[in-house]
Formats: sequence, structure tokens, C-alpha cells
Amino acid sequence: MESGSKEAEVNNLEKQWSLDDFEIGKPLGKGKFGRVYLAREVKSKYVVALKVIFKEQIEKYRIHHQLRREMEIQTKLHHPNILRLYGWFHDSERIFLILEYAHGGELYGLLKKNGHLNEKQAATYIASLTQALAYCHGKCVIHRDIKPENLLLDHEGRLKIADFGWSVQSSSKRKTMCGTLDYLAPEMVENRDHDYAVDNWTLGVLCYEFLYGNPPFEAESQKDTFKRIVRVDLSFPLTPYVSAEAKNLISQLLMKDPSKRLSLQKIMQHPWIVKNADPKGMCSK
Ligand code: 83H
Repeated sequence: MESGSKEAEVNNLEKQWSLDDFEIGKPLGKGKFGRVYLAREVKSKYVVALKVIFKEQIEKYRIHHQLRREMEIQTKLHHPNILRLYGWFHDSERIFLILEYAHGGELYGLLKKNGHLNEKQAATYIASLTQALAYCHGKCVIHRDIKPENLLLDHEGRLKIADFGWSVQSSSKRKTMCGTLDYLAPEMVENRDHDYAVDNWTLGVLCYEFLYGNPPFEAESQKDTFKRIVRVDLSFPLTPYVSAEAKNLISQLLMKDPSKRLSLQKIMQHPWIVKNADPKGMCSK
């Protein structure tokens, strides 16, 4: 059976899945609330990532709402750069999420291994992210938690956004405190109203981290990171060498005033993206 129709079987939203439908393989990762295992649906042999979350943890950390939102949002998002959630099921102690398997693993791993990415790789990932976020924003979804740990790579090196745990369906403006500080926009760390432009800020942070190997407002303590974000204390080290065009894009995304940040559409038209991003979204080198 070819893989497209295998996916169709696993993607059957009506089916009542159970653990008996899967052969469990090696562990792939460990998160705050659970583990992810390589797994294969027995009938179709389709390979997936099975995320296991203990109900006890959900109660302890009171994350029912967050998990429900993550599941609702991720099931209806269908984009080549967004990891698919095919379905879910539960037993007495655990909840299982049937997720798309990303053969390439975490982008974080690649970044740590190489120290930083080259401009072609970085621009290709930023362009993929921008297109995925434009799709999300079009469906009134703000991700709010994009960081290298939440970015996976498929077998062709294409980027997939995973983990919608902190995303929200925007009705109007929101006020919520969440996430690792490093990637958060000033209006979020200061707990002011925020909207779609928080994701545009994060693109600036990621672009910086892809090229320099560390996020721009990194500091010894949370308090110092907070201060640096609020002041937009941005500086560009001399090494590694990064082009003026890349720095121009980063500076236009890391603007304190959300309304001044470059729009997703303008990111795609930025000279650095046009010149460096691979339109097929593939990064072999
Ligand atoms: C992988 C992962 C990890 C992390 C996925 C993960 C994946 C997840 C989340 C989801 O060496 C590897 N590692 C490190 C153990 C390889 C490259 C095999 C790999 C692939 C690794 N895929 C867990 C939700 N989908 N895919």
C-alpha cells in the first residue's frame, strides 16, 4: 500500500483507536507532561509518533483546557509545515495523541550540533515558518510558543511546527502569561494585551538564534532576560559573519511596538528571504 492511503487510514477521525491498534517502538523524547514513542499502526503499518500523557499529570498541573485546545487546534490545521495530529484515545490512566512522525527529529539538535545555521538554511526555515504562521493566523490561531524544541524536521529536511500547547484561538486581544521568556514579545512578558504580532516577534528571535546559535536576549537570570526583552536590548556579534540583509530583517521583526513589526507577507518579500530561501523548503545542507 502506498503511504498516502496508509495515512488516510490513520487519519480516520471517526475511528475509536486503542493501544491494541499500535506496535510501540523506541522512545523519541520526553516532555514536561509525557513521553513520545515511535509507533506503527498494526493494520496499515503506518508509522506515527505516539505521545503519552498521564491523566494524573493533567490533574496535578491543571492543564485540561490547554490540552483540549491543543488537540482541537492541531486536528484542524492541515499545512505541510505543521505537524499533523491524526487522532487520540485514552485508557484509565493515560491519554494518547497519534501524531505525525518527523523522521529528521528536532531542529534544536541540528542547531546544537552545528552551533548555528548558514543563511540559506536559516532563510528556508524562516520562510517555512512564516508560511505556516500565515496559515494559522488565517484560521485565527496564534501559536505563541515557537522555539527550536518545537520545530521538527521531516525526511526531506522540511520544517514542521509541533506542540500547540500554548496556542490560542484569538477572539480579540488576550492577556495570559506563559512560556519560556526567551522567545516572548515585550507585550507578553509585561502581560499586556497581545495578538498575532507576538508570533512575528518570535520569528525575529528564531532568525537571530538560527544565525548566531543563541537567542538575542539570553541572560544569566529570568529577571535579566525580562529586562533585555522589555528594552529590546539587541546587539549583533561580529562572529559568526551574518549579512546586513539578515540583520535588517531581524531588526524589523524585533520592534517593541507590535504594529511596527514586519508583516508575514512582507517577510516573504524581504530581500534576504527572496535571495536565500529555498522555495521547496528543503534543507539538505
Ligand atoms: C524524531 C524525534 C527524535 C521527538 C520525533 C522526535 C517526533 C516527535 C516528538 C513527534 O535520533 C532521533 N531522535 C532523537 C531520539 C531521530 C532522528 C530518529 C528522531 C526522530 C529523534 N521524531 C519527539 C511528535 N513526531 N516526531
